[in-house]
Amino acid sequence: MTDLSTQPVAPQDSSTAGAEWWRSAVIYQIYPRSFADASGDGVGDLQGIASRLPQVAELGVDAIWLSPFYRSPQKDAGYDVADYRDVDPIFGTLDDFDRMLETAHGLGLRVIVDLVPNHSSSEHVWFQEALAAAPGSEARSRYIFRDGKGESGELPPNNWQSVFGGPAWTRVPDGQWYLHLFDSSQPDFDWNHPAVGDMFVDVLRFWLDRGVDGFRVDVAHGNAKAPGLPDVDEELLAAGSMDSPYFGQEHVHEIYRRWHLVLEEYEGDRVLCAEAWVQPLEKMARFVRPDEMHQAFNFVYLETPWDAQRLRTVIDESIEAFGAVGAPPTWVLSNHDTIRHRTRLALVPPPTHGAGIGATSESKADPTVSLRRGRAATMLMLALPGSAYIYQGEELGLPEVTAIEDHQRQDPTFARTQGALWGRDGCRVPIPWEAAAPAYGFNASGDSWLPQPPEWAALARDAQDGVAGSTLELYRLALRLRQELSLGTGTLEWIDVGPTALSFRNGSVTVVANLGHDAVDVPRGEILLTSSPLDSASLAADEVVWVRTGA
Ligand code: ISL
Repeated sequence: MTDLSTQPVAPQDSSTAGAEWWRSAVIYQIYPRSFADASGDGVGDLQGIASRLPQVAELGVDAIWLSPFYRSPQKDAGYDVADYRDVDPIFGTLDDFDRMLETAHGLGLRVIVDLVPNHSSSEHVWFQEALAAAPGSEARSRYIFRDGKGESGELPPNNWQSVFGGPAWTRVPDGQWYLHLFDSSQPDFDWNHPAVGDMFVDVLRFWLDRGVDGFRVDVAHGNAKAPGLPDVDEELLAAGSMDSPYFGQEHVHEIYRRWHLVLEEYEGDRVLCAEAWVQPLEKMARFVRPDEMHQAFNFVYLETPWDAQRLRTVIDESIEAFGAVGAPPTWVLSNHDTIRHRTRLALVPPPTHGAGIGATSESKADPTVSLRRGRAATMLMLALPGSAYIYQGEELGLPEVTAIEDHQRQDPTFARTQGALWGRDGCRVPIPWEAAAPAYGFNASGDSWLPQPPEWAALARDAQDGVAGSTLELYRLALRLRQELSLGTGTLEWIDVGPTALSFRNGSVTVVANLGHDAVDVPRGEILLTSSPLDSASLAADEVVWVRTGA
């Protein structure tokens, strides 16, 4: 292991309250399996990430968030952690992590790592001990083991279903059942056991001591279950309610209050970011009260269709709900769990949450419309005050990949639903760097854990670099202007431009977005950026413009 005492760590002075970097940061999500692969085995790694970080910094983002790279059997692409304090050999070593962190800090990038506290891998030493121990033992009580229902316990303890499909319970040879809200290889911890909380505080410290700037907290809404594990009200669930005995329970917040204090012991503005799929926004905002986490992904925004009035409402409600607890609003359009927004926003008919799309899906997106709309949606998002997330590859305009054969699919969702849900592989395909290189520069061997489509040559980074009007150049310009014009720390003031368009002022900039078919006037002033080249003096469908209208 590297001797940390000799390692330079980026200056991490704390800011005055209200001026912390994360309040207005643009955070770039790296999905390590699919970013850059130095070893050539077809799966990305930490050395690969380090080698490509200059290009991330040069894009103009403030921070990176890395999806899990910990020791894991990779049953859920690393969200099944077997050792929270080590790097999986497919990604490299702890030394590689330290070097990557140093490179990132040297480039002025903060580094957020992923923490998965709701469940471990079934290969975690605690779960192996639990399996070897008897029912009722101490070892079992760190997870959620219960006797089954029915005459001989042959039925699961309750009616909970896995998010990935099928029952949320699996039976072990001695007859007991264990809970897994996700895959059967991801047993849920019992957060009532004090050792679980203590272990995660140690894990936080382990990575904070190495110099990370914060954590994205996986399934932050799931750690606490309702006492007695009551059945889900299936009528409520069918009606789309997010209230359940396993998500968004009030006592989950105690955990984050404890973590907040741990982060406060460290210099610099370290950050906790909640992945909390709860609604309404007021409930989500409870995760970012002043003594809890700092940011929460705005999934309500992500799930809003390309509709002017609905977007205006969600933007207002987000600014209100997060503002009411003193947290910044956040904005996100894509990540490793959702259909890439370039495709999603143009799908007809609209997709079902969590289902994904495949080659034979009924939902289709016209490629031209989808690229225009994807770029427009990004420009709208990056003009909003607060913090925003970008998912690797969206700066290249990558679409969701549907050309993945059944036998190539890796997301457990596909197998657990017998193919009824496509799952998330389509947004996880290794990204293209160089049009003419093997695996488009993802590695030197040409191997790729998911197939890259041939049309991605045209979208490779080097094919867009320096090309006026390319999606890469659009992102670069938008990020530079957002920074120069302080849009992230600004305030939003709406201007009425009719029912199918949106317009607002943020400081010296007026933003107009046309989400309908009728042409919309472009305000007088210096045109700073347009999401696609303007054909006339007005804005056509799916176009966004930023105009300097003030000093
Ligand atoms: O519960 C949901 C929606 O109501 C789900 O979207 C769920 O919150 C989401 O799937 C959680 O995702 C995270 O944890 C999973 C992992 O597979 C994902 O990649 C990760 O982002 C299990 O660790």
